[in-house]
Amino acid sequence: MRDAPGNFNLLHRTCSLVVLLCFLHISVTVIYYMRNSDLRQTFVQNQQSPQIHRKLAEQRVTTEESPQRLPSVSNVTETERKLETCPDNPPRLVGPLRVEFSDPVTLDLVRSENQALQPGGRFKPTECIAQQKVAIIIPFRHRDEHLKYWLYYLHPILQRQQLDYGIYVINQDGEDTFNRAKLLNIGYAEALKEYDYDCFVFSDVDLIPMDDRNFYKCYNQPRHLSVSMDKFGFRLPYAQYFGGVSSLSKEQYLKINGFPNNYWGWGGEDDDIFNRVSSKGMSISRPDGVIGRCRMIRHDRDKQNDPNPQRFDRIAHTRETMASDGISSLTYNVVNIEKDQLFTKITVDVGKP
Ligand code: UDH
Ligand code: NGS
Repeated sequence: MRDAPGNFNLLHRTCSLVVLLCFLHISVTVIYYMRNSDLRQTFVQNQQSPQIHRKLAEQRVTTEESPQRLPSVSNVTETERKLETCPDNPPRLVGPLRVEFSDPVTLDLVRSENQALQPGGRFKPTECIAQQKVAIIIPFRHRDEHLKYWLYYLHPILQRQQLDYGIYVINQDGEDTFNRAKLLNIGYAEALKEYDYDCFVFSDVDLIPMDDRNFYKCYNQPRHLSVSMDKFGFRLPYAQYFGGVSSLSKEQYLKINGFPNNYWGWGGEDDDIFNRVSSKGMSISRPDGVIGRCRMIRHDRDKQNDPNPQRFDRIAHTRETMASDGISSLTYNVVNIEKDQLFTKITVDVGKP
C-alpha cells in the first residue's frame, strides 16, 4: 500500500509524455501537409490527358517567349512555366533510316502526316526550347517530284531533332540560266525578314539523309552534311567538296559575305563557298561517314543549267572577289510568296548572266 502514490506519479508522467508526443506528431503532419499541397497540385496536372498536357506545354512556350502575355491560369506554377533547353541527344531519334523513291508520295499525304506544322512549314518543339532557330533553304526550279520526297522524309526527321525550323523553297522565276548560289543568298535574306533565325541549312532538293543523327543545325565551324552520298559510293568525291547540303550560322555566313551571285549554270559555286570559308580561317566540320550517308534522287540534267565555262576562272579568284560579291551586293525581285502547310515558296527574279 505504501507504493501506491509512487505508482500513480509514474503513470501520470507516462500519460503526459504520450499526450505530448501525440500533439507533436499531429503538428508535424499538419505542417508537412500544408507545405506539400502545391507539389501535389502539380502532380495532378501531370496525370491529365496528353491533350491537356500538350496545351500546358504550349502555354509554357508562349510564356517563355512573351513574358508580357503571362497566362492568367492560377494553377500553372512558376516551375512549370520554365521549359528546359532541348537535349543534345533528342530522345525520339531512331538512327539509320530506310530511304527509297519507288512509292509515289503526294503532298496531301505529307500534309496529313505533319499536322503539327504551322503555315509555311514552320515547327518548334513544345516539350523543350530548341537549341537553334534553323532556316532551311532549298534552291528550286521544276523539281516538284523531288520536293515531295524531300518534305516526306525531312519533316519527321527535323521534328525528331527538336529544331525550331522553317522550310524556304526559293524558286527561280522564268527559264533563264539557273543560279543556285544566288538563290541561296535570297533564301537567307528572305528567311530573316520573317524570323530571327540563327542557323541556315542549304539543301539541294534531291538529297535525303539516311540517318536522323545527322543534325540539320549549325556547329562552331561551317558544316558539310552530305558527306557520304550514294552516287559517290558513300564517300567524299574530293576533300574540299562542300556541295549538296551544308549549314552555316548567321555569324559564319556574314563572315564570308554570304555566297557568290555570279555563278550562272552548273558547277563551281560550292567550291567558291569552300574557298571563302577557308580564306577566313575557318574549317569544315563533318559527321562521320556512317551518320552522314544520304541518297540522291536520280534525274536527268536540267534545262538551262549547263556546266558554266567560267567556273574554273572564278574559283581561282575567290579571295579577290568575295568582298564585293556576296550578300552585301545581292539584288533581286520577289515575284510571289506562297505559304503552304509544308513550306514557304518564294518565287524570285534573279536576273540573267
Ligand atoms: N535545281 C533545281 N532546278 C534546276 C537546277 C537545279 O531545282 O533546274 C536545284 C535543286 O535543288 C538541285 C540543286 O539545284 O538539287 C543543285 O543542282 P545541280 O544541277 O548542281 O546538282 P544535281 O545534283 O545534278 O541536282 C547534277 C547534275 C546531274 C547530271 C545527271 C546526269 N545523269
Ligand atoms: C565538281 C564541281 C562542283 C560539283 C562537284 C560534284 O567538279 O561544283 O563536282 O558534282 N566543281 C567544278 O566544276 C569546279 S556532281 O557530281 O554532284 O554533279 O558540286
